[in-house]
Amino acid sequence: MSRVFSGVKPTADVPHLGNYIGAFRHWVSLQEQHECFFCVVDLHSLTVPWDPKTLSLRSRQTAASLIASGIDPERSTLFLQSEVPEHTELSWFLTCIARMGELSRMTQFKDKSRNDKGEAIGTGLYMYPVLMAADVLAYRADLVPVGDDQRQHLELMRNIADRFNRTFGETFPVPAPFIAEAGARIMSLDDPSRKMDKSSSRPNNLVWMNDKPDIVRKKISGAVTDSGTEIKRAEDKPAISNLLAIYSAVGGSSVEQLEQEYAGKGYGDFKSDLAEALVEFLDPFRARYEEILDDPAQLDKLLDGGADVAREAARETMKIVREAVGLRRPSR
Ligand code: AQP
Repeated sequence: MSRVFSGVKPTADVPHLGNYIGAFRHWVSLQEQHECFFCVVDLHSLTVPWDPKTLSLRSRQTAASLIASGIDPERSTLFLQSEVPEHTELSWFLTCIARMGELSRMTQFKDKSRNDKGEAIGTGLYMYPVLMAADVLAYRADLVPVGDDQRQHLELMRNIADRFNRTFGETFPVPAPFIAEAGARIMSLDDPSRKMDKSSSRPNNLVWMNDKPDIVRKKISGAVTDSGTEIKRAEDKPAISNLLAIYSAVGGSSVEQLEQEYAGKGYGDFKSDLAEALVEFLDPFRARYEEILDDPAQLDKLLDGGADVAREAARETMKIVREAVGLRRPSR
């Protein structure tokens, strides 16, 4: 049984469809056969300006979203990152072996800091891939299921784990990324050259997991399409390829089956069927999500239990790490 770790930032009230398709749906199936730790990585959401009034509410809402998506807290350990201080402790050890050069190459940092003047960018945005490495390594996880946007961070994490092992002795498994072939990068509905993104200021870029049916229909009918009329996955058809990926993920048919089904039909038919498939898929999510939030005491109990299990596992790792780096007093 492999150990699996992954996380989601509570940078919005609920996740978007891309989060579900690229990550959560795989978490749900992995929990059947692996020992899984799923974490609301609230400390990562501090890398961009945040509102202290909504931070903890969003963390709980995000945890509720994971349960509503199918994460079973009886089977998987579900918890909030900030409740396990070992993440930040390990992060310091890893910061000391991470290199400026490798962090400076991270494209997410370059993208997110592009529009800011240097002095306005928090150091956290630069350093967070190291905290992400600590999140995973604190559990000595073997497998990290993520969307394609995290590929580069996973590579950095592997380098850091490998460097630590070579310097201080075999301590961490070098974690393998789990990035599915289909749906690993769901693109924006209004601009298929950009990824669907929680923090975008363009509301029609995405479908929120709790969008109501009329909003879903409106967003899908307004989604940009490509020139031509064919419903086909192709490099020069990024918008339709993206909609096909979404339809396939929520509807259960393969892209090839969908291409056959819509051969000779127009974008109008395709979009309206996709919207209905999405409505049908999101309805039970929304109901379950609201039900979970209606019982905050039960949600807290689940998160408390998850944090207890996570702390115990992370403490075990920290004992080994402290010893390996030479921090243990000889007399103790
Ligand atoms: N568009 C996407 N397609 C497929 N997978 C995606 N993920 C994110 N966007 C897409 C995957 O969802 C998991 C949780 O993501 P996150 O909350 O940690 O944030 P992120 O990857 O930085 O992207 P977001 O959700 O759009 O948030 P913001 O705007 O706050 O940066 C991850 O496994 C991610 O790969």
